[in-house]
Amino acid sequence: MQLITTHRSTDFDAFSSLIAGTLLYRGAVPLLPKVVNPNVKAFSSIHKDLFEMYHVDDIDFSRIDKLIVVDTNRWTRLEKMDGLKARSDLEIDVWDHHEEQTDLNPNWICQEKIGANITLMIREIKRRKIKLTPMQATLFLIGLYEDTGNLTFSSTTAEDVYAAGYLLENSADLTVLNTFLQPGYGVKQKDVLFEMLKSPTREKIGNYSVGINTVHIEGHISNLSLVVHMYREILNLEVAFGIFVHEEHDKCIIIGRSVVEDINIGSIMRSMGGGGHPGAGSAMLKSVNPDALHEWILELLKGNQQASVQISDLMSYPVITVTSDTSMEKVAEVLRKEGCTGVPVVDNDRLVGVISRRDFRKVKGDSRMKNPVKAFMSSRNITITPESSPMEAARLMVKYDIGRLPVIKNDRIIGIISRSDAMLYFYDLFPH
Ligand SMILES: [Mn+2]
Repeated sequence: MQLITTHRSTDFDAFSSLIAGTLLYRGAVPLLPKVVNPNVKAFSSIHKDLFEMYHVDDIDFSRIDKLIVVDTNRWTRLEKMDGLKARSDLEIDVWDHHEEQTDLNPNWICQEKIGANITLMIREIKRRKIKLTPMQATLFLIGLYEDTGNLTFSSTTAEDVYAAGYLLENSADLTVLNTFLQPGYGVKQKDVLFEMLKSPTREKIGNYSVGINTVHIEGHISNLSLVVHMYREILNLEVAFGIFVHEEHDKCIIIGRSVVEDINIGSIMRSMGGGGHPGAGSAMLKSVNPDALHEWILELLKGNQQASVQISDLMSYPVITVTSDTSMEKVAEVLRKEGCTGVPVVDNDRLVGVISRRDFRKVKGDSRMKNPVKAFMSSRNITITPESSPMEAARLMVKYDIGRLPVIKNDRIIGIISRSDAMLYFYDLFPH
């Protein structure tokens, strides 16, 4: 007999993978751990008849000759497997999307870094042209959405998105999906959050308030990033880190959140062997002292700040300028020659306005092209300082609907930053 199982604290990706396993291994029995996430529990009890599951007590382990493990690859994540673990004649297949190395000693393994484990199994379902029912497609889509944060987590791959499309083609029901996809804040998350709130810390790094909190946790707790996110919001911190200590596994999980562009969580986490985005990221470290991690994060925060990109790194200079008595005719020629869409207007080293291609619409009649630029320029003079961040520049450009900002230091214009300069940074094309 073939047995399919998955990790404890079963989430929708794991539950979907169990069901997908029954499609790929005909006659195999799905074993659901006793501890499952609350929303999975709700789903499985409503759909008992459609998705039949077995529990440890229902299984005669002596009859199992093949074990299929999905969405994990470690013995410790499985429920009551000691009997099977000791067997040398047991055949093992593994489907997993986690990076860690397996200790299951499988005969066959499909392990890839991909947003959701179900995506790997859908690949095979498609290849074998196995027909999905709308309910199966719906369940798989819930799993896929949950594990990829609705296809937004950085772990999401193009194949995950194609797989979601395939499930919708196979009549996955988004209404059902939304009923079961919860933000993931449950009793376990609340307990961790309350533990963190008992001893809140606050440190000033540059201009920002940063909270680094260490908590000991037991077992697998999903959605710790949500906990850190809420912790940051409740304490009104600009940056928050949770150091989650898993004594049982001798590991620490660090999760960071930042709402300020000067503190890039992704680059801090990369220094610690993890990854992420400027606003959110995580890392996992084995055999480390949590106090040392706290210190390390502080060091990285201080370093990160100095290294953050400023307008002075992105701006163009020297700046091509015109004076306020330059004729519009001449300005047009400058724009054409320099291939830019606008230039600052400067008199005696002082910025008096900005003229852009758009302002030429105000010039009615060719004769007025002889008129000086001061009659048509915009004199709102929205500027930026060289120490500002690219995010600040982007904010000003959007707010005032302008394509360039003069960079001002000691009342003098020292450079100009254009929309395309800022974009270079946001799309990570800027050489760091
Ligand atoms: Mn998963």
